[in-house]
Amino acid sequence: VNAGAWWESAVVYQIYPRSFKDSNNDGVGDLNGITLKLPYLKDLGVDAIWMSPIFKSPMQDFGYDITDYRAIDETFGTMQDFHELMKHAKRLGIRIILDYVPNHTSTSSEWFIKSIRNNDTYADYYIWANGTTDANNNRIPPNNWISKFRKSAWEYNEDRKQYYLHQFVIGQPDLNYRHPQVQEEMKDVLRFWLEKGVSGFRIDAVNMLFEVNPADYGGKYPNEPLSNEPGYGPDDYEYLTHIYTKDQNETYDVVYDWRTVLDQYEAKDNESKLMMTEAYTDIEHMMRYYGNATRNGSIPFNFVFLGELNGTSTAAQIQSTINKWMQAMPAGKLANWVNGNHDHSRMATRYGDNRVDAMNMLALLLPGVTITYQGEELGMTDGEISWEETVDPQACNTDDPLHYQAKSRDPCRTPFHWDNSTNAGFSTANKTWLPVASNYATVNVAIEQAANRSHYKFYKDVVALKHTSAVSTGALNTTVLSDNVLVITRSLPNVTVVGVVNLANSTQDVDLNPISVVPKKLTVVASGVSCTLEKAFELERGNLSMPAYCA
Ligand code: ISL
Repeated sequence: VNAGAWWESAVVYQIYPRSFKDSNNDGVGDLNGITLKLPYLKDLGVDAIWMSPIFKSPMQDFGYDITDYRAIDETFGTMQDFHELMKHAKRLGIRIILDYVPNHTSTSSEWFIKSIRNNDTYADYYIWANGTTDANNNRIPPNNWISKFRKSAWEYNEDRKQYYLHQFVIGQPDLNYRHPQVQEEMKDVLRFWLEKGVSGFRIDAVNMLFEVNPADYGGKYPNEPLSNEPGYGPDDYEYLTHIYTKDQNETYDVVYDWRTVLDQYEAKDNESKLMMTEAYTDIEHMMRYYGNATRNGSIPFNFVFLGELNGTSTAAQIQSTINKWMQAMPAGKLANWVNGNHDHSRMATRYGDNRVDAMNMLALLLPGVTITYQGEELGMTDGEISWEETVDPQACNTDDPLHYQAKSRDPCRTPFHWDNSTNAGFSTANKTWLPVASNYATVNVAIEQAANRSHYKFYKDVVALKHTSAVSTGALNTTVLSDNVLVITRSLPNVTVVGVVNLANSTQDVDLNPISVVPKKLTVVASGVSCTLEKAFELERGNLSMPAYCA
């Protein structure tokens, strides 16, 4: 697929714009802040930045609820600022990937307002359905569907006198992809940004695009069967199976159609356009996004690390997680590795700081695209956010000051740590939109750049390795040497890159002789925070002493 594309061995760095850099000191990050910090990203060596949504939005879901797909939200700046960012990024060779949110708009979208009025063109742009009545003749929603953010996925609209579907917050009405005009409108949105020269898109919540067709169920949307997962009540998303609202067959052709739109712009800009889709689903459904016998598709985000590993996973478990993806991929497709994003607890919190280097190294040395969430190169931890400070709707909707943490995505969204000045150098505002994590004085760019060893320095060295021919194109091999020692090699006939991970809290003597592609003598080119190996050191493959947690 797209042989020779710039993204074949690329690092895509995810920026959460609210929390990267605040240029006007209102407490919220912005586009000019990103432009200011492009030299940092250039120096780090990333190939592209994917920005979480920057479009006009009432911010009920912090930009994932979009009023106008073609306008920049004033919190982030102006269209002029966007063009400046594009210009400077291009000059530095950093590509821009936008977040495309096709499943839903905001209720403040013009399309939705017209749809409420039952306006001819827009009447069926969203999923509208009549309510029913309960035993006491009270109006109740069309069926038992539940929103991802708890409670009924149906909201009654007084003007239209019908319910609309929202799989996320009440302010995020689901678009109706059975309407050809909706499909066309949304393709036009892609074209609008492709005309501006963006290098691709990250596509949000794509496996939720379609619901079953009521025509196949006697004109009604059927009730979801219960999941029977213990510990959940009728207000919880997990209470139901979602077989009628997820992974519908029609989804894939829509994705392939988007790919075709991107393809049409490749000649204009003389570059391959990257498309990555977000779908939390089983591996079989995931793989269908790659395409089929006749049509090219997308790169589905690989969430196996996020979903299957923890701080006690053994070398063998990590290897089988890697194999799970590599073996399921259709022939000729490109892998990718995700270690975090704005919806998940950070690596240093999830695994413990000891595994940050190991997991960054694996994600960078494995074949394909590496996706790094801002701050993971520093080993940032989740911030501590009180109930009073909580703003994430997924947490607020729990209505539970004692148990909101399990759902809150605020901790991984706290401001980026630039240095040890006020607000970690993110902003000089009195109050930032989320508080800065308390450990910013010891985990930040400035201190990690000055240190002899740091997560940042190791990450940067391995990014440089990723761009070598061996790691871009070499054969992959993984070997489990013990419960705690995992070895990954990427080899060409004349050069082999060897990554060794010690997961144990004690020194391990490692013998690489059994791995035939490893040369007799090795030179250290990158060494993590827990290592005593100096760069440029010469090592013997039969006799490698790996300090505790060394990568
Ligand atoms: O976070 C998840 C799994 O832990 C997902 O189920 C996630 O809620 C879902 O895939 C959609 O996420 C995306 O769309 C949401 C937005 O709130 C998230 O931030 C975004 O990543 C709605 O647009």
